[in-house]
Amino acid sequence: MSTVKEAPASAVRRRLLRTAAGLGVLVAFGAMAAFAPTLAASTLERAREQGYIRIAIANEPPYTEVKANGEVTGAAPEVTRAVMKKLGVPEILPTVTQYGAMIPGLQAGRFDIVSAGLFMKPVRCEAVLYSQPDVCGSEAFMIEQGNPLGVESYEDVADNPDAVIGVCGGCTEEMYAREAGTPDDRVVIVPDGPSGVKMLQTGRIDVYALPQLSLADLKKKTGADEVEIYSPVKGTPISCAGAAFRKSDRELRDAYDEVLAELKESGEFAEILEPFGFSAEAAKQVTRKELCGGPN
Ligand code: 6CS
Repeated sequence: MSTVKEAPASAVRRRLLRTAAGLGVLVAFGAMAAFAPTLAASTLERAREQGYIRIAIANEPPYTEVKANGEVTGAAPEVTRAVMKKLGVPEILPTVTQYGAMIPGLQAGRFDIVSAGLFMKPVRCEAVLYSQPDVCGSEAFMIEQGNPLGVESYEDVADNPDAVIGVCGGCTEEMYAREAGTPDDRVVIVPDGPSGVKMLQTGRIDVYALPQLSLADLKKKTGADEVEIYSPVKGTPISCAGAAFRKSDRELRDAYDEVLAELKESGEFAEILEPFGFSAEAAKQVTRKELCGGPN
């Protein structure tokens, strides 16, 4: 039985093909390895490299403010600016956002820190990591001089069929109004502070609810002297905010907290906060754990 001896050429060709195939696989793996994303840099590392970190603010002085020249300031961003500088990130870049869009925007990566006076509430603490407290404030109503509807609490508003309340979208005041039982048709979402004052002056709303310092700033800036501010709103607590971070950015939050504690200790925190009308002591006397109702 003759065995066809394989011509040396075809055997060589077969060997060459096998070697080429092997090499091809090696090259393919090599290429993938070369282009495989480097281990993702942490948010803090990325911020250090780019020299800035994006923050969400509401533009509600004195908590947060974008000045006419575009500069961002306000108690919360100034604290964040000081902390991030010490962490090697010289700039903060603001995105003006409604309160109700801040946590979704943070989670979607539109910005990396909410530095807006976003009050710590248990439901929010489930969605984000907070720094220790930075700005604290009491609740207030802006109403017509003399408070003709006699509203002193959210329950008073809910119980008065003639009372229409203006609140910011997704903010604490909206939550209070709805929790007190105010029907939807008597809760009006106000786009910004000046609009809220105008809506009160024109009778579109009877009550404009915001933290006391925010309403005092608005009354001064708009010169609205036919309105008054009632504060503290009965039955509401002093609320404190903190900087808010994604759950995946615990490293950044913990580093932020360490520097924040140093600023509180050194007195720099008070120097930043108090010119805006906030009490540094109020933020020192309460903890994130108390405000979140548990560890965060
Ligand atoms: O966290 C909030 O919902 C709130 N924070 C501020 C500074 N103003 C509106 C709202 O009360």
